[in-house]
Amino acid sequence: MTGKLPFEALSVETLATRLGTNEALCAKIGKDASAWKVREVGDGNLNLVFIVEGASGGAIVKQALPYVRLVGDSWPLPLKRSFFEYHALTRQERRAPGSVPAIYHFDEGQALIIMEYLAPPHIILRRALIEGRQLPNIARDIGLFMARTLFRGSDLSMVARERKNDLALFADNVELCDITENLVFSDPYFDAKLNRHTSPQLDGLVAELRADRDLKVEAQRLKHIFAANAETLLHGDLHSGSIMVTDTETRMIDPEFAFYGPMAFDVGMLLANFWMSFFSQRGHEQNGKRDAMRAYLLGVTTETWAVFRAEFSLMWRTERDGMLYQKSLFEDQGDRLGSEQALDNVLHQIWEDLLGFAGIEVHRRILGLAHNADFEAIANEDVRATCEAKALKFGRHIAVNRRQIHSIDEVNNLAALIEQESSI
Ligand code: SR1
Ligand code: MG
Repeated sequence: MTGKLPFEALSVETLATRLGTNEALCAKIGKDASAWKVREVGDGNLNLVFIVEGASGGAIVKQALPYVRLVGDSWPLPLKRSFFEYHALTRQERRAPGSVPAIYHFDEGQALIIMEYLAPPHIILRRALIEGRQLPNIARDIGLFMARTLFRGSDLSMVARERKNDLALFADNVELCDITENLVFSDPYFDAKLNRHTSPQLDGLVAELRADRDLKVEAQRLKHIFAANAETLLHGDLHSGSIMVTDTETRMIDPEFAFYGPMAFDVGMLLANFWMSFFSQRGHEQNGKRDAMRAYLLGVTTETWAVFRAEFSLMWRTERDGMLYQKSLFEDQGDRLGSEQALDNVLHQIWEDLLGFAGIEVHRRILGLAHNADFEAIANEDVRATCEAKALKFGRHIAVNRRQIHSIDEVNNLAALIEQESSI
């Protein structure tokens, strides 16, 4: 298959014929395409994902579709998101080696990426958390990934010309940004066409949130920061469905939403997903209490933020070579304290903004189009609504009061208090 043929979606039936001569794939899984086993396993909202296994191994073939898979062809979406995913993965691998799947081949015309198959026991992190599994390394691994990719993709590290060129390249990921701009920051707060929520249980609360002026102003302030603060190359969709884990390994996948935006966005979205998992645990208690799991999840948020801060600070002190906060103004003049003060300011801004992004992310997963399995897998709608209502209340508090919240312990104490409330 070459990039010059017109785009055609792959299928389980056609994949071996169409990719049977692809050198990278044959080298990885074996040349005899007639023996390949192909399964389509995409459970995300946008793309086709195939697992292809041959005599000598397996690979993932991921292909973008010209529309949003979750909605259908009434919502066209450009194939070029595959180009952005490919380029984001190559940068992430450079900046945080070993944290993403290896890439074997990219075909821009067919919008497909052939990459490393993260075979079982790898599992999507969201699934593992729903099952109540406590993964020992995720906080460290994800904290390091975020610090390294966000720092090294910014003007704290990159040569200004290279960063500006890269910013221009990713600025074309307009349609994927548009999804986030609408689905995350605006749709949850009015009666948007594709919204849904657990009804009638949450109807009253939904009406209250849509009438909440402080919340809407804050959501739009955050949208403004998201759209206008081209600080670093973001993953752009760093939720627990975009991470694969084993007990010892953590890999970030699916950066098709990558663009230059605020550092706090990735961190806030990620932490929001841990807090949503925390609030959803009550709905998954049929196989035993989840008290330890809840404590684990709050511990994960604390550790992730601590690892992020520590690694970001280390890079600030040891590899700050970009045009921002030049050493010539601080360390080179013997003013280490000035550099530390600037670091504190930068981390403080990330903290304040990540709380806002986290709160809004919680809301959109319960009120908008794209819900997550943490809550959706709770079959009893009353139980689900109770979990969701607590999460909504938590999200509102951290978004609106983000400038008055000073530590992750304060946030986690609030989460624990709200979770203990008996009714919604
Ligand atoms: C229409 S796409 C809905 C969501 O799926 C992706 O994973 C992103 O989170 C997006 O917001
Ligand atoms: Mg995705």
